[in-house]
Amino acid sequence: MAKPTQSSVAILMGSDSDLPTMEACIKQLKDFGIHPIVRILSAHRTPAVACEFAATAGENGVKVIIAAAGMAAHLAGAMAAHSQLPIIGVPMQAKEGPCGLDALLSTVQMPPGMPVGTMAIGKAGAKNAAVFALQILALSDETLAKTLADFRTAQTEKVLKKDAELNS
Ligand code: RP5
Repeated sequence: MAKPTQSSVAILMGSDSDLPTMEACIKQLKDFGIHPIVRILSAHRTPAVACEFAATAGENGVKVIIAAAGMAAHLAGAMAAHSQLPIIGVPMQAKEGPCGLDALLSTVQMPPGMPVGTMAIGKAGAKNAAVFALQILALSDETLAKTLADFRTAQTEKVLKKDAELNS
């Protein structure tokens, strides 16, 4: 199947080594019926292309940018610097170093006036980025609002089922 070149959601990641973690985000968005644009672009290794992507994303129909990076993770901040779209940052855990705390702080500690909505480190954050993107889009889309409500209901029912099984 051809990769989407147009979507309301774009996922950028700093390296292909982030992809196994970000698959959780891609899968969750697809489960919601959203087929995201997925690019490997780096604030440090491909700065011009990454910034060009951010600067033109809005006019290309993107409404939310999800940016995942590890180590000195500047990708989400660079997206925020070049776009007025809401930016969701996902800190990646690098193979070495302080277990993703480096990326968490690099992503979340934005200067006043330039926010990045920062998720948890790793796969939990990757999944939450998809849910958060859906929450943003659902504000102006009734179909997606229903998708969000159904997701929340199913999640609640799953936990209560496990509780009932444990106590039966
Ligand atoms: C970051 O550096 C990437 O987002 C990745 O998490 C980390 C390591 O990149 P690789 O050396 O695995 O390409 O820019």
